[in-house]
Amino acid sequence: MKLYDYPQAPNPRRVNIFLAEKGIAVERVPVDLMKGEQLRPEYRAKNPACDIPMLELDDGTCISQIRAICRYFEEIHPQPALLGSTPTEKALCEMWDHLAFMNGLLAVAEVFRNTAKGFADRAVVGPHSYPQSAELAERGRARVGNFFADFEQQLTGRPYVAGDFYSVADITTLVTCDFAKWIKADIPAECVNLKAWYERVSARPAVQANR
Ligand SMILES: N[C@@H](CCC(=O)N[C@@H](CS)C(=O)NCC(=O)O)C(=O)O
Repeated sequence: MKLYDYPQAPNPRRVNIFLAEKGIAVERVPVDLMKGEQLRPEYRAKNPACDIPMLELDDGTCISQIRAICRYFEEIHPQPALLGSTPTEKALCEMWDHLAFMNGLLAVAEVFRNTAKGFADRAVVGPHSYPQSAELAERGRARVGNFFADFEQQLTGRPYVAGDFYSVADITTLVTCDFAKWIKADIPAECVNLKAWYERVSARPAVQANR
């Protein structure tokens, strides 16, 4: 199988950390987002969502979207479990991974993509062009502040985002905190639990190997 990758970007990094945690080695195919290779017809034919990462299985099946890719690897390589072990853990992983992505990573992306010079008409990931919006960038910055506050609350009295076990929800939250630096937003000083968690999770070898 092959993983279509652009390791400098936040979303592919989520899968790269996930794979490193599991000790899975996969052949990589570089797709240069700066050259717009994700929009080329050959890539679009495999992944109509025109985003990265994307996993191509040996039988030609193409799987995009990180949750789907992580699900596939968890099924073929269950240990260590990163999507939860019990029905309750699995549901909490889904819940907190989704919240981190929707309210965190996408909020940072809203600021970044609506302000970065190279993203004129590329304000939304995918095959369609959307113009930048200063209002959305401003709203995104408020959302990023709320993401930090909400995850500070979640990490108060809990070692990890989804509970007492490390999971994909930690990976998405960590990548979001690092992505926020791209828009000059850092974890606020008052978010002491989020900061302590960030230091702990950042020190993991799988994270260090995918900086
Ligand atoms: N919802 C997607 C997000 C993937 C995504 O947004 N990837 C970005 C890189 S961080 C991308 O492919 N960008 C292409 C572009 O900017 O046109 C997933 O879960 O896989």
